[in-house]
Amino acid sequence: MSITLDTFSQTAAAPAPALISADQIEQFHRDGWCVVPALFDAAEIEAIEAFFEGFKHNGIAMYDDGLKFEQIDPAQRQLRAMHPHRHSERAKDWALHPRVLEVLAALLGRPALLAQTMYYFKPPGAKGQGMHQDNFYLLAAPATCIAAWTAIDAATLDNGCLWVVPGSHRNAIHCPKEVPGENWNNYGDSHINPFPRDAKPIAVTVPRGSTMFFGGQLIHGSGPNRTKDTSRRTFIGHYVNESTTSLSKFYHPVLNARGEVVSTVAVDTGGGPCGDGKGGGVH
Ligand SMILES: O=C(O)CCC(=O)C(=O)O
Repeated sequence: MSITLDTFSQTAAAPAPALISADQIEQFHRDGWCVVPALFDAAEIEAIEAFFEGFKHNGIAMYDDGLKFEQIDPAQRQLRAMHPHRHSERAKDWALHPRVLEVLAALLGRPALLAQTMYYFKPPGAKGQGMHQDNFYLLAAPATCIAAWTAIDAATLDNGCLWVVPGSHRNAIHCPKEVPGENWNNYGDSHINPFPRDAKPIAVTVPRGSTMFFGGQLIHGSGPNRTKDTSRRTFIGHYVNESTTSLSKFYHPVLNARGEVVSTVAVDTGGGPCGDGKGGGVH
């Protein structure tokens, strides 16, 4: 028996709803960022939260300046695990979560490759992060760098959500001028100096479990955690797309969706647009 087109369309399974809407994609290209809900389900968010609460006591010196978790004063340094996916298959699986990769591919136009993971603990009293552009550090060429920033706690004005300059992703990297005594890791200080006059940062609050995506040229930073009792924990992956030919040495090895090391991305040797050995560090 032949099946007519009408019969087929009535019996075929309904297509899965897209994980990201056309409006969100448009916002990403227009403003440099967008927020997508529920890529991780509630059980996965609980699992990430529980995992990192245990992981922080593993004794590995993977926090800022090569310190262990217990050695960090969050009022002085960022309290964040650097590259947890290099130490845990579970962290790697979350960074390569198929739903996150699907959204990344929709935004990048090509499959994504994983360059970096971080987990920010940002407890009450923790400092924020000065305004910066990620690709100053990653040196992805071409500049395809993008972040997937998943709120484990709701990120609010009080606990130190991100601030972004909408549209700044269309500009080149602003080469920072080092100012003696200033620490760009302090909220209020800026790694971008002089800060563009017309740049107007806005706060982006993100509900628990939602993922904010932002481009590597977007100027962004975060406020301090002014609360007495609420952390602002975040699981972050930084990615590039398959067309990337080189990346700073701190972001190698680069992994594909299956977690395999890719050989098509070289270690950057040029030092990036700011030259003089600037850029290319861990951020
Ligand atoms: O979460 C933060 O406070 C800063 C994160 C950030 O700057 C980044 O992921 O590039």
